[in-house]
Amino acid sequence: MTKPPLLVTCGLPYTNGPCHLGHLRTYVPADCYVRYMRRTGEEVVFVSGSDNHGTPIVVSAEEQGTTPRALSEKYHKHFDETFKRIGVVFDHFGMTDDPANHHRTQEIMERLVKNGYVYKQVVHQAYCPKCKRFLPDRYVEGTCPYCGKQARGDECDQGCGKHLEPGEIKDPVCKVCGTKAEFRDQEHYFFRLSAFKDYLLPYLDKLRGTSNAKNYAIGWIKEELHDWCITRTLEWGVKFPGRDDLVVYVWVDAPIGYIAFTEEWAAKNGKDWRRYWCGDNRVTHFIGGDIIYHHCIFWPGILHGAGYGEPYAVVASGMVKVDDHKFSKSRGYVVWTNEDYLDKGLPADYLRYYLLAYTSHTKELNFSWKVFGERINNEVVNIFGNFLYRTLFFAHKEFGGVPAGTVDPAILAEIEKCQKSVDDQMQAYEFKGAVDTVMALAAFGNTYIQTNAPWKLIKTDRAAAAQVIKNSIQIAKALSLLIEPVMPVKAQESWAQLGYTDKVAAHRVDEGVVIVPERQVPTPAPLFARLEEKQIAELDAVLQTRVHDADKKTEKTPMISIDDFSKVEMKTGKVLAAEAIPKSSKLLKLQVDVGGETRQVVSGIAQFYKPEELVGKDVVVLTNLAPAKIFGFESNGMILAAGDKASLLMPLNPVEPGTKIR
Ligand code: B3M
Ligand code: ZN
Repeated sequence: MTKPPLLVTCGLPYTNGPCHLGHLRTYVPADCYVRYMRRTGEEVVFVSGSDNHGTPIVVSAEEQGTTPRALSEKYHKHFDETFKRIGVVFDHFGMTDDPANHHRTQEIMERLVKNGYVYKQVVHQAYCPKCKRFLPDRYVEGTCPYCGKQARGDECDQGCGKHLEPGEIKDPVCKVCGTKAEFRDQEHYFFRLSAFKDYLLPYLDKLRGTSNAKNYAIGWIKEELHDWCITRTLEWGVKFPGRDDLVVYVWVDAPIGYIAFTEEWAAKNGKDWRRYWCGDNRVTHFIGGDIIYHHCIFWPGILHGAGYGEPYAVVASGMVKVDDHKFSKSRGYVVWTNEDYLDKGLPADYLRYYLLAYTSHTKELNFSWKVFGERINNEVVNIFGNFLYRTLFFAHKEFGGVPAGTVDPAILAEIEKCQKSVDDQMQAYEFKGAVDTVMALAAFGNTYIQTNAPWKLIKTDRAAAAQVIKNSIQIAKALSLLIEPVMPVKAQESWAQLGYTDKVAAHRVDEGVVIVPERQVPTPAPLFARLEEKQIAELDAVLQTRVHDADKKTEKTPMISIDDFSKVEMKTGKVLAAEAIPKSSKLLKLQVDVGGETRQVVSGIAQFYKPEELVGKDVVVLTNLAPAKIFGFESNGMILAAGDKASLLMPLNPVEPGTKIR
């Protein structure tokens, strides 16, 4: 029996923010896997798309004064372009708001209703009396009923991480206006997930992919399965069949997007999408480790309940940390794909290598610019690049290219061993192991050429030197073929340096044992540029500044009482005279009438105002600040100003100098 075709998907990015390292940790390995599998002769389709629905996007759009659709289109384009820049090439990248997904979601809902897996129930839903609306998911914040930490309506994001059902959150507050929410009864639809326990256990037992996905899921099922409320009171989303006032929960139509995107791709390419989804299939989901529940429990439940085939494999990536801190956009621990990396002119292939080689796919990846620089220089440049350049330089100089003759069987055996090991590890989603194995072949090549020293040998035995070079070129060929899924651009360049004029990706990964014929090669050039210390320090400085700025932003100013505030005395004043302070570019000396009294105030505003501009102006003065000597002049008060350009605070309507500010 022939194997069904392989369909690979990636977790869908929400369209409310740009692409970052966290996305790439899933996308790059998926792309590497797809490239590799294609080059073993497999038929592979690779689809993904953007996740457009759900409250985070509605909330973001509202904040930015735009519509969820416009916001989604903007970020959809952004992700589509960014993935191409990093070499992640989908056969199709759709949107969950596409008509195909609306249609497929409704069709699946109707089947679930018909099969008895969806029922109606009244829930106590948070409702904002001021905004006069129900508060689904992110519209509400409160306390987690399980761990007591601050939580969002649909998940305990700061504490235990549990999924929260509508009505579960304690002390709900409206996210938009801050009003204490009340609970009101509302009718919703539920998915009978609890009915799938007996189906899911044996299913998970045979589920392929990484062990973390399977093991977590089995653990959760053994605890308890709750039914899921699958409708929301929102305008934006896929309408629940027959109900104009309800849309389905985003986690229903998002995974169904995988099917819809396959349909869109199939329609464009004259294929039948059912071949990929119905019955026996090889649907392989690459996802982040935080959405295992959704993909290994909820999603197969939906598919099975609706009579579709269930996924074949789930490959879940470990967490990303930045400088040993939990990945956090608000706290500044984030690396943006474009702004911080690609836009700086850094090669996509370096980041791909780092992400794949750093650690095993399911483990935590702790990003730091320093380690990034070290690994690229020590491994990619010094081992891989060095071997290739030495080999080609010598071949070109002494033989004008690849010498005639055959390759030593021991070398071919080494290559074959490497190819076999890479294959075993790729099939097992052990990407790091596969990359390390390729690098080990490069290290072997380096040692081989170093010990055999063809540059010495050539003086006494030209044929022996030619043999060493022939063997080394053969290793270089195998390396170019094997590294392509990891570093596609660099692999193509090295392929061309070996004298090939076609695409390296058009060849099978295991063609490294096919002897390179005698031929000329172009003048070689080093494939990889070292990352300089200064460059790494600059990249790191951007990150440190971002963390520092975020710290400042989130630093909470302590609350004060009205009594504390009454200790501050501020009055309006009129500037009577102003002059520059000699030898100071920043300071002005002002005489200010603060009501029956003239104060001398030294103020750091000289860069923004000429002394004569200020005379006659009404200002606000902090009048009970202890006097101080500044640049040798007594300063008795402080002029209030705001912002980087010291915009002076002024009363809107004329008031007498000396009027108290309250
Ligand atoms: N849009 C993003 C996340 O939670 C979410 C993935 C959907 S995959 C069907 O990682
Ligand atoms: Zn409100």
